[in-house]
Amino acid sequence: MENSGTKKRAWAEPFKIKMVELIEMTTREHRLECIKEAGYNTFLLKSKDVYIDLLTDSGTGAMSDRQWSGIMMGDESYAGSRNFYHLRDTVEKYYSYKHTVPTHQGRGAEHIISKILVKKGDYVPGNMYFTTTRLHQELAGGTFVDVIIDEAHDVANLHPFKGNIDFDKLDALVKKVGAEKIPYVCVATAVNMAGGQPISMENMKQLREWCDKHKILVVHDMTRVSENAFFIKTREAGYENKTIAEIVYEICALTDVATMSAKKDPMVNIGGFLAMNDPKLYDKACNLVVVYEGLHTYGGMAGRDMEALAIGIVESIQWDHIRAREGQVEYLGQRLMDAGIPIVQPIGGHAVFLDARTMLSHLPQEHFPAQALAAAIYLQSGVRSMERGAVSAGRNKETGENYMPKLELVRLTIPRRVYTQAHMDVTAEAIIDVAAEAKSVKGLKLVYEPELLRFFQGRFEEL
Ligand code: P71
Repeated sequence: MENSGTKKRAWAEPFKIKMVELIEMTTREHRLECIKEAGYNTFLLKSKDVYIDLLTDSGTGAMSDRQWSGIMMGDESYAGSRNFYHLRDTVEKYYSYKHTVPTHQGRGAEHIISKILVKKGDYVPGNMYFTTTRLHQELAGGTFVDVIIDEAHDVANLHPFKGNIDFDKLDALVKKVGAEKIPYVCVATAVNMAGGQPISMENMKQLREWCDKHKILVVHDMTRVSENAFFIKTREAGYENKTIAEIVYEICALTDVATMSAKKDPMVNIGGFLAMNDPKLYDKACNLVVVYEGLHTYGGMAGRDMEALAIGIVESIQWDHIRAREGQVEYLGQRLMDAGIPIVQPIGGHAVFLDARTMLSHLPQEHFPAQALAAAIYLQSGVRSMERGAVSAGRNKETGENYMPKLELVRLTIPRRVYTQAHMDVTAEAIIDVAAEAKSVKGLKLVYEPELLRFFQGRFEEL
């Protein structure tokens, strides 16, 4: 019953568990060895040494029995696999886009669209950066410009749609560089780096109008669109009686192109796509996908994975599913808030974000408090989280200076359909313990810094 669900009621997962994967708790002594060996970088830990893995919700979801059945229906023909047509038709039916180009994951789609649309000297505005998205824009010769509302950079601000675009910032950019230097606006739904914060439908409609006026395309990073739709349904006037499916379709139909990391919303372990309506753009994408990914009817995906994805898309927009998903994220966030732990508010769609700047207020940002906090949480409890602060932000491509973002966060990311409420309790208790001894957490210095996306493989030592 979709429409009775907006009232505050207890929720339960709309599934029962058929198979489990065993996990093990380790000793503090062992974890100390592990985190040192990993250079205080949670990306470099081995998963066998992790108890509750909240590194990411990307590719870590549990597929349903139907999706696993889809795996058995893989048509692994080189060309024209029937699973491709199923995927293409599903994308059109639920997401509105006519043409679909499968890619190995989201960044494969970002690579192709950036190569097609971005020229040297162009500017690409977006509602906050995402690491891989911005890098592909830059590698194609563009410069990313943040046009998200200021509220998004303030952890405590309770704006219900912190993913919204500030049109004064867009106007100022057009005035400065001219509309012809802006190939598209990159709009993300459920903005990851802002804390999983949604954009409103009203703001999306305004964006459509603004882009039409300036003849600029709208490229939609739709990685977590159904989570965004949940917040529109529960927060935006006029949408309370619409289904998640209707809202998702309406969002997509306001945009021209989409990049999708299918490892999130649609719950497959690998995969993604680029989608669009313009046949000319599709033609260009088909030309590039054969160079970098694979033939245009499989791109970077096996037939079986396209089948599981097509099924996952439909599951991702069911009310019972999305309500339980968001209910679980909210449960963890609320437990932490009740204990006085500073987190990004409102609680986001895919994760709870700890405000490391406040939790470790004795550390200056140059000592990477979020990186240090993620390491401390692992050491305390075996819970793995992810830094989303100065390390992730990287360096300015021109000056080489470290970016010092306002948001210095640790992300506790909840995989879909994987953990129980008890895992959330254990996690909350671990964070509360770390907070009680926050002053003992030492800052870090970089001792190995890769040139690109340094957060993945960078190594640190305690100061
Ligand atoms: C996440 C990820 C995976 C990730 C990527 C980079 C650094 C750390 C972790 C991936 C996204 C995303 C959005 C909004 C595009 C991608 C790339 N997120 N847009 O949050 O969240 O997709 O990983 O499939 O290539 O842990 P891809």
